[in-house]
This record gives sequence, structure tokens and C-alpha cells, in this order.
Amino acid sequence: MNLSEQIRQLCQEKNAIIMAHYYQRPEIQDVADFVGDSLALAQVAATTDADIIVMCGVHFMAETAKILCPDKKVLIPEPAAGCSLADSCKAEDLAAWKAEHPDHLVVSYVNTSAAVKALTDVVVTSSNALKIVKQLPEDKPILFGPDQNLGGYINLMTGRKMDLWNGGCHVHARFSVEAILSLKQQYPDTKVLAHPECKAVVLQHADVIGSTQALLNYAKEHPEQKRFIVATESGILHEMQKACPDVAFIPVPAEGGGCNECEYMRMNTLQKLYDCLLNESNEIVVDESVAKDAIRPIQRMLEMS
Ligand code: CIZ
Ligand code: SF4
Repeated sequence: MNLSEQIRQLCQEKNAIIMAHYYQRPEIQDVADFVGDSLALAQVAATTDADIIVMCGVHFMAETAKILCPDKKVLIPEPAAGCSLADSCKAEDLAAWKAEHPDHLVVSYVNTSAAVKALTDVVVTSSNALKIVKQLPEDKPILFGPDQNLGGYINLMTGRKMDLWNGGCHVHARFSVEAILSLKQQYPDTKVLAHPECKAVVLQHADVIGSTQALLNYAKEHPEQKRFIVATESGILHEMQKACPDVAFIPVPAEGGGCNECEYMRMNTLQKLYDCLLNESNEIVVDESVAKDAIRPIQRMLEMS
């Protein structure tokens, strides 16, 4: 048996489920039971009857699964798979910001630690952020963190004036505007699909702005388009290509050239996935009192999305 087949066999023996984010390596997406964005991963985690969840994604995604499923064993193939965006907002800094604005609601992007979520009123992902912010009382001021680009995009689309934390994703910050312009020149009439974590100057050139799931759905729902220019982590191209085999998806390169990959997402490998499932290692532990406070804004998100 090859490694993927051995992983599938272990899943059966252990009643384990493998969940993978769209930014994972293609071979991990292919072996997973479920592939999705962080909203879908949280929704599946909330309802699975598996005993073990292996979260092939970054640390905050595994933490979210653990918070939603405290009685299950949640494993991550590479525990060092972090997120520069989540790291840009420490719980103590958010606590200080909140203290300066005691009348504000706190809306946090899902790319945050459990400790930050514990200080939050409602969590959002890029799939449901607009929908959720629109449901919040209009007279209530909002602190939004940590992604400034996503927050700016929500402000633009909703007319809210949320105060924004100054954080960002280093992968989405480095898409080259020049490359987009030259790709648009090379392929006129080709739509640009972009993630709202991209800089506003990139979003200005986008035809469709949305989460990985929304961009994927757009491609699926527009079979008349034979080509797309894509500005998000290039891992999503695997699922796009599978869903739309006759369409060309052109990734926007990073400034200075090269494919725009998240090095944290790529830390998980098939071998590490196998080892972690076999040994049930790298178990995620969330402090109970933190988990108790963090589950409320996640559940609120699931209800509101
Ligand atoms: O929410 C997620 O899964 C992320 C990090 C990206 C996206 O838009 O799907
Ligand atoms: Fe974090 Fe950006 Fe990597 Fe997503 S792509 S995990 S936001 S560093």
C-alpha cells in the first residue's frame, strides 16, 4: 500500500476523520475526508461523530475544532504550523484595546488564537464576515481584528466604520499589482478572483472578491469563462482545477516573482500526517477556562452564518 492508502486504513481502524484546508498540499487534499475553508471545517467539526479529527491546516484551525469538540482527540500533523496573521494580535494587546473602548463589540477573524477568541463577541471567517457584520446593531461601535485588509473591505461594503487592528497576512500582502496588470493585458476579458485579505490596491483590480469557497463557487458557476486570474494562496488552484478541468487558473505571483504559497500551510506533509495518525501525536490542548469563553463567539458565528 502507498502512504495515502495506509492513511485511509488507519482512519478506518481508528474512526478518524481527516480535514484539510484548501491551502494544503494537493496530496493532503486528495487523502482527506473533507476539504474546505475554515468556516466549513468548523461546521464539520461541530457535527462529526469521529473519535479523532486530524486537522490539516494551521494551528488556529485545529484549536477551533478542539474548542467545538472538547471530547474528541484533535491532532495536527505539524504543530509548528502557525499563522502570521493570528500572531499579529496577542490576547493581552486585544485586552488593552478593548479596555480603551469598553462600549465596543469585538469582532475577530477566525485567524486568531483561542485566547483572542475568548475576548471576542463574535468570530467571523472570510465566507461569512459581511453577512455577520450586517446583522450587528447599527448603533454599536465595533473593534475588528486582526486583518486590516478584510476589515477595510467590510467597512467599504457595509458603510460601517469599524475600528481596525493593524494586522495582516504576509502571503496576501505580497501579491504584485504590476503582475495583475500585465496578466490582464495579456489575457483581456479574464476575470480576476481575489481574497479580501489582499491589499486594497489589489482588490481595486478584482472582478470578484471573496473567500476561497466563494471564489471556487464563482468559477464553478461560470462555465462560460475559460480562464481566471487568481489572487489568493495558490493551494486553492488544486480544487479549482479538479472542479473545472477545462478552465485555466493563472495564479498571481508574489512581488519579486515566484508562487505565492503559505509556508505554514505547507509544513504539513503526507508523511507527517501518517505519523501523527499512527502515533496519535501532536494532540491539541486548549485550556479549559479559555475554551469555555472561546466557544461562545464561535457558536454565535455558526448560528449567524
Ligand atoms: O477562512 C479561511 O479558510 C481562509 C483562511 C481563507 C478563505 O477565505 O477560505
Ligand atoms: Fe495565516 Fe496567511 Fe498562511 Fe492563511 S495564508 S494561514 S492567513 S499566514
